[in-house]
Amino acid sequence: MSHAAEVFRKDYRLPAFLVDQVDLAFDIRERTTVQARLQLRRNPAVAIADEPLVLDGRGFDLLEVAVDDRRLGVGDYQRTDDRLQIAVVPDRFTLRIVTQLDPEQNTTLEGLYRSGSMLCTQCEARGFSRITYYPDRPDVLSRFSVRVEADAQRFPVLLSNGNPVESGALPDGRHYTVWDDPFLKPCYLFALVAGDLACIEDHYTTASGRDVALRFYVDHGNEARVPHAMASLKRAMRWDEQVYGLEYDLDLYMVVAARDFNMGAMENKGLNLFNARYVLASPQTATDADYDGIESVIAHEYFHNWTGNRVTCRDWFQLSLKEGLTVFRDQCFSQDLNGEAVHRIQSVRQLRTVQFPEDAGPMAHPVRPDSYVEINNFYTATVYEKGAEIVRMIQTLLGRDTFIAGVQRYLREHDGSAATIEDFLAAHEAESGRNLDGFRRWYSQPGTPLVTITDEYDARSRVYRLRLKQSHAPSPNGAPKQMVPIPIRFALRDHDGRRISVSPQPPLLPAPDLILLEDEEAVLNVPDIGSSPNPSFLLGFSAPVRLQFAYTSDQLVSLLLDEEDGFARWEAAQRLMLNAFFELQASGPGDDTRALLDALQRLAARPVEDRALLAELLRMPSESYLASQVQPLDAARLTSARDALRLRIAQALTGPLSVWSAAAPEEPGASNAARRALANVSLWYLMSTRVNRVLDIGLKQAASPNMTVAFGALTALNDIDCPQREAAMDAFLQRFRHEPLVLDKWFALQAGSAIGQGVERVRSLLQHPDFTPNPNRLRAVLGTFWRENLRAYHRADGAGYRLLGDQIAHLDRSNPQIAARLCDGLLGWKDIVPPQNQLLRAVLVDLSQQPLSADVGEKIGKALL
Ligand code: 0A1
Ligand code: ZN
Repeated sequence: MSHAAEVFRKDYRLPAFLVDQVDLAFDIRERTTVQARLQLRRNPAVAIADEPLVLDGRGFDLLEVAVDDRRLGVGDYQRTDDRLQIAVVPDRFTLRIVTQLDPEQNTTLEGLYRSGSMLCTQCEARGFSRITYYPDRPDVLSRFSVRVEADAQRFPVLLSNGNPVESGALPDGRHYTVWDDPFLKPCYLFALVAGDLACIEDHYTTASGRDVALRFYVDHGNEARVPHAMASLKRAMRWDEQVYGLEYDLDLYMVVAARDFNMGAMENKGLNLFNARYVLASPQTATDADYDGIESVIAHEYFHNWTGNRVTCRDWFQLSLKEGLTVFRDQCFSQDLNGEAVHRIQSVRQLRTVQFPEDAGPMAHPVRPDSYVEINNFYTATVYEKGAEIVRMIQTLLGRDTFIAGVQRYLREHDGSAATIEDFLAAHEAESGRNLDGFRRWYSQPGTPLVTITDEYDARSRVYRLRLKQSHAPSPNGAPKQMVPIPIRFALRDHDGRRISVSPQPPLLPAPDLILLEDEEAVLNVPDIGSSPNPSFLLGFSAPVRLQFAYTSDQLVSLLLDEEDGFARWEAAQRLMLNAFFELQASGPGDDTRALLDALQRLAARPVEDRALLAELLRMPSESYLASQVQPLDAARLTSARDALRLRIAQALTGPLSVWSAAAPEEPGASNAARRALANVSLWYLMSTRVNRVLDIGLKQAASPNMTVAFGALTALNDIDCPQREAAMDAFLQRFRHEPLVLDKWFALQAGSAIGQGVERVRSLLQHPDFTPNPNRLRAVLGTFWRENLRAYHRADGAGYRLLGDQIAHLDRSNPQIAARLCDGLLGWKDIVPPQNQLLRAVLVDLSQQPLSADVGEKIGKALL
């Protein structure tokens, strides 16, 4: 078990030293030598005059330390595992540090490492201190100049942040480039790339008429897969100008695609590093969902240029300041461009499937955490997605224009510096004149609030009354839970489905369609209502809460069919599906199942207006979402009930599903993508009938030149044990053996398949000749296994748990970040039926007795508390 120290937000202290200028020289040879010259001075804001200089650093050899060109002897400084301390330094001085690194051996993918034939960096959160000694904290901002020298043939491309200012040839076939970044930045935004890469260049003219060169660097041969990412970048640049009035600030914007990357992408100033899966796309190799993912990650990293880079975070507890806000911005961008309802549904599905369980489990933490052991464990759905929901609620309350003015004020007031969530709220308070104390509580308290609503209609007084109540699960540490402001957008409809207009009654009803529940309980009386209305709550999912209201089936059907808000229609479909699922699980088909099937038949009988939305309305909740809805989890029962529901829907809707599934066009474009989405979900249902004609369609479509069509067919076939599945999977493997990103899809399908012996199959996937322990491949196999293959993962003898536990222990030695991500599959043991819960717990106990990284140690430790 590891004993890394816990860091507390309340212990924040200003940095004792500031860095005015950083000059780095990288000499890339078999190993890489880094010379760092730091212009340091004591922070005038810190009173203590003789504080020693303490720098962070680990994982390299130290060759030299010099203060003002005087080389220090070993007695002049102290080193620990991760620090260098110099007791006596002047108030202002130059520190020279020479370190030597071995990027070839760096399997953590933090700091400087090799991916394929290139060298690249990942410095967030604390990777820079794997390169040299430095105050590795986001509130130390400095100006960086970087010289990179390497063999010209092996590394013709040498990149760093900012602008190239000088380059040239050197003896022995070597060359160099010098980069200068005029913007102050913390070291986590530093980046360097050296490689033999193809460059695709385009240009963008900013609103004020400046030309910006846009350069994408990818492996040779992938050039034709860049246009979508390039076009997405230009759309993001335009959107940020039009919506927030924010222009790009350098003359060059670079994106490098790396095969081996722990996360999605990284917003380093002027030089984004991307997981290749979020850059490369062609209709033959990427699905429509991949296209959407690329657009949103490209936008996300671009938007960070203001929300994250120009204004960064004071400390890592403020991470949501940049991440929640930037996710919110990328979500709005995608909603504006690709349809509000469908995109919102997808975000909410993700929030409920990942963030809600996280917020109810052993790693639950506030959006602004109070403490952490390993900061890498806090790049979570809570900090990102729940953080974005808080920002969205602030916008809902203030109105879009005031909100945007508040963001602009925040950026103006803190440009070029490191800020806090408090600064963000204060800027909005100043701009709007409203007190946002309630949102401070949203940031500081974990858990998903529950809103319970009951209604009654009094025909005599014509008053419709809503009683609302918010409640919060008790904190594990017993701290009293506080009430938070919950904006509930709502609508009332009469029996004919027409909206009833309501007059505002501030403060509980600040706008005709918005209830603001601030206290524990509230009662809203709506006068002049002619008959008992049909209410709909949380339109557009206006707050990240669970909402309880005793809808009748008829009410849900009418919402599904007649509500204008696409999200609310989807929510009604989800509730109908959940009710039917619970019924099937408990006792077999009855009223709820009939109500669902009847509703879907009526939906199918209507003319199709929005195919993409219809696809979402039809989509069944995933295994992992259903797992979060049942307690305790009995995976075998759950998967059987879900299979039964799938088949019943297929049988009840065979006619329309057959029509829709036949229309899967192969040409690109949004309207074709909507047809494909509908066709794929239809085929998925139909496949469960195991009719030979349908299985053959699956086999044929799996060979489509369009990846969305092919992958849709494979997904539909994946849980059906039949020769067509085997043939389709084999052919797919042969066809894409040399396409890593597509091969990941094959591995994920195999790991997620419900057929045969899942645990043994996953074991053999790990031994497969095409398996490599790259983060994407590991996620495809092990991540899919625990999240999407409930039947195999929760096998009665605990073999699934042991497999994951063994892999985590093994991976922890090479890449703790990836190992810790996979731990999420082990954390929920308390929610599983006995005796499996004890088998899972035994795996945790076993792990806890081994030497572990801080990353894995923190999660396992918390799960066992
Ligand atoms: N800031 C990046 C994501 C990121 C976070 C941590 C990393 O390493 C620990 C790497 C990337 C983003 O939000 O896109
Ligand atoms: Zn981000």
